[in-house]
Amino acid sequence: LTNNKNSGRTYKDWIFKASKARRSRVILAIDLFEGPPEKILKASNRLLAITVSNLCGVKLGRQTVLSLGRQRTERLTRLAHSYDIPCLIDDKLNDIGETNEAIAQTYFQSGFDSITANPFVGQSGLKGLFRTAHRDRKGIILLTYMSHPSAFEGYGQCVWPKGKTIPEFQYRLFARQALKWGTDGAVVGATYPSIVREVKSILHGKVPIYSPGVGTQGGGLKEALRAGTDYFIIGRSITRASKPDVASAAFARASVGND
Ligand code: BMP
Repeated sequence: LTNNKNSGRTYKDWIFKASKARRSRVILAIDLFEGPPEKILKASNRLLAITVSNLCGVKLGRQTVLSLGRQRTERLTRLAHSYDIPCLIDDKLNDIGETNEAIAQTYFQSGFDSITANPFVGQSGLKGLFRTAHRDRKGIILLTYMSHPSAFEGYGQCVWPKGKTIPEFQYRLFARQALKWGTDGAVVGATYPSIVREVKSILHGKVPIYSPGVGTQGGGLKEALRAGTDYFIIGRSITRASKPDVASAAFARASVGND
């Protein structure tokens, strides 16, 4: 059973084109997990159906996939593909290379087109993952600076890289690695527009910036957009809105500087 609709185009290209076609830089984060699996699937399908004209992609949380199980997950990824948008799985891979590769392959078989990973595992933890993913035109999105209040403890720490004479911020090193490794996206929280700007200047527009943290977490879309965000990952401000279609339309318009 294959559910691979990206044949002939890479994930990176697909989301770029979907974004242009729908005039939206919004990726909907579906993080539902409570209640019976059939109900979660129904609610996810409905959310997707009423917001899809305002989206360039959909991201599922691990809690959602665990709650849905594999078959229902495949039904959901297939639905997204029927609308011609890619599906991201947010698993933030953080293991040894072989395990990361195996986890990613399993998700890809369930219809996902890209996956998030944690660069703290270093090159040997990610090398095989990049090889496998890119062979199948899938995408890897690396965390660079997370959106939550304590992101500074890891991503913002000042480190002394081996062989270097001066210390450097961890997220700057991650941004340079993202560029060097040919990553398909770098996550920087919308809650830190000044870091979005800094990372943008390192990435030279070659690696798109994905920013979660708009709305519920306190980040402003306009500030992040001005600083250089390419795609916004937005969950609760849409999924918990009384009218998700209206909320997603407003975010979509703002995300292309049109409001
Ligand atoms: P919300 O808009 O509901 O805050 O959702 C944001 C989504 O992005 C969640 O799925 C969360 O797990 C994810 N996320 C985040 O909030 N900050 C990060 O730094 C990285 C993430 O993947």
